[in-house]
Amino acid sequence: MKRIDLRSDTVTRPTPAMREAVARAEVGDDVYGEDPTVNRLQEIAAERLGKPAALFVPSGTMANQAVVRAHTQPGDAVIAGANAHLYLYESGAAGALSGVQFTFVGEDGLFCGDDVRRAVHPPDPHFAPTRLVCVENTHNRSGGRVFPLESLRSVAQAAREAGLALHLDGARLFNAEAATGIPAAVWAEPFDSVAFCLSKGLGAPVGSLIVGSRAFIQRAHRFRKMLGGAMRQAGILAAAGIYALEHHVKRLADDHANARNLAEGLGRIPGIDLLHEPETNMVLFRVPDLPAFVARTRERGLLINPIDLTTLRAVTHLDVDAGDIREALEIIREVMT
Ligand code: TLP
Repeated sequence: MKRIDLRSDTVTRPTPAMREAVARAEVGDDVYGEDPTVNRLQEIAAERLGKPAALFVPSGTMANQAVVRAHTQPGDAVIAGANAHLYLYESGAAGALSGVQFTFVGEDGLFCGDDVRRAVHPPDPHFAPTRLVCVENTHNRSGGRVFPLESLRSVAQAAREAGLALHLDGARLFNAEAATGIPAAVWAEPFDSVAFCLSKGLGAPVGSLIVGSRAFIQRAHRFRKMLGGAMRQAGILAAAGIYALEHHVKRLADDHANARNLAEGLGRIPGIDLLHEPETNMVLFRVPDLPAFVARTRERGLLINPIDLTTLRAVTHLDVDAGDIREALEIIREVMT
């Protein structure tokens, strides 16, 4: 049976051309800084985001957590939008590994400078000192929403005024670039650190990057080692990442068009409650009987994950095309009647 997997854009498999790039990769021991392909990927990433330096890490989670550790001390407070991935979906890592606590602001993962100003604790021994503000763009839990550039700039201004560090979880930053035409480097500009993933919409099998100043990357390098993320002949993985950055960025617009078509089709199926017009590659919707919906679509080869008791998230990516979306809609129509 054919499988249409809309659980996440993490499920993609490397294309034959990407596998060829992997097979050809020159490698060395990256713990000695001697893997030429990792070094090249880091240079490309830094240049692409307009920052001086970059560090290759195994996952988006490690990228975020090494960054939080590098910016903070145990007992510090971190400001983040509601349901930030680095709080909600990273297994409690920020509390366990960095000893920080969160102050949540705004709605749906979006917030502005005044939200930050209101959330900063005054210097008083009752309060955890606020050190870091984290923005997520695009925002996963709210269905791939783009953080408006104006709000982002006001957040940056407020963070600067209060002397706070600013981190961007840009796991899907290139989706924000594709959706708005605003280059990733412009999105990244106000941030002290940015994390982005190669293994989401970009379709590489493994890997994320942290970018920032040379001094910050040096500090993050130490915490990557501490977290067990220093890899050896990692050029095998970096080659796939370079291929992804060179060949899979522009095509993200296709994923966004597929998500729009999916949403449009879902909107016409009685009983489906569409929660938003997709801005990027995710569609959130509700159905009257979620467990039955998940089971019946799965029986027909269509995989969609719930994100809570009532909401489903369908994600488009490299391994689904317009025809698959049409088939997915047929399966859903059949299941709903
Ligand atoms: N998100 C995954 C799951 O963890 C929920 C997904 O399927 O969407 N930041 C953001 C915004 C993310 O969406 C993710 C992964 C990460 C960080 C972590 O990346 P990995 O999975 O590489 O650790």
